[in-house]
Amino acid sequence: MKALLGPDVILGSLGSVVSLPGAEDQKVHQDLVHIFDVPEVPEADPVLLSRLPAYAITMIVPLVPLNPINGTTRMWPGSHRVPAQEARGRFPSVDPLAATGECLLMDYRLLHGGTANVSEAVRPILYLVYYRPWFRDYSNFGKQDPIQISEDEYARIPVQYQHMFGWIWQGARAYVRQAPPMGVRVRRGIRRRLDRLYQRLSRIVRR
Ligand SMILES: O=C(O)CCC(=O)C(=O)O
Repeated sequence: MKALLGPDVILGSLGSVVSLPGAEDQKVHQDLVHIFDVPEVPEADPVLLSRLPAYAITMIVPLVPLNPINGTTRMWPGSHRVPAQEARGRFPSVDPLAATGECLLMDYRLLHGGTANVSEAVRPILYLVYYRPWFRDYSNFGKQDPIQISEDEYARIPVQYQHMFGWIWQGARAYVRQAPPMGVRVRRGIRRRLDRLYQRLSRIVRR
């Protein structure tokens, strides 16, 4: 994920989608459109926007095999690289097969949708969405938190991964901490020690 979204990648949301036996095809959708493709930025050029690299990537982790019986996540490869209004009907779809222990990755802008579950059992998947550290999804998570995790659970996460969750409480400060100002290089060991100190202090402040 670091290779795709940079060394300061964070976990932006996480949850489960459970498709019940008999569930029909899900509506085809993009989790979010191109960044800046919003009414607040009317001058944004849709072609230029579609050339931008990924700002978020969804990882789908099957908890049962994904196949034509249980259903899978149908995807339209390439649909994230064109303006959103041109994505539909332009690319052939694929129905990936995946065993438990494997995962599927897709750009947050990719056209996709769960296919029907014609089996007699539920089809649960986990989804984990990774973000570049400056990105936040205020569109999908207006009503509930993207990650619900208690402080005790947070404390049990290995320290080298805590920064991926720390932003939940620290907001923009998490990014400032991870990304030293341009030109300032902090040695890895020192940075790790500073991280740990910062996390200990944050926990004390929160108590
Ligand atoms: O159920 C699936 O395979 C995909 C679910 C999904 O993409 C969604 O809920 O946004």
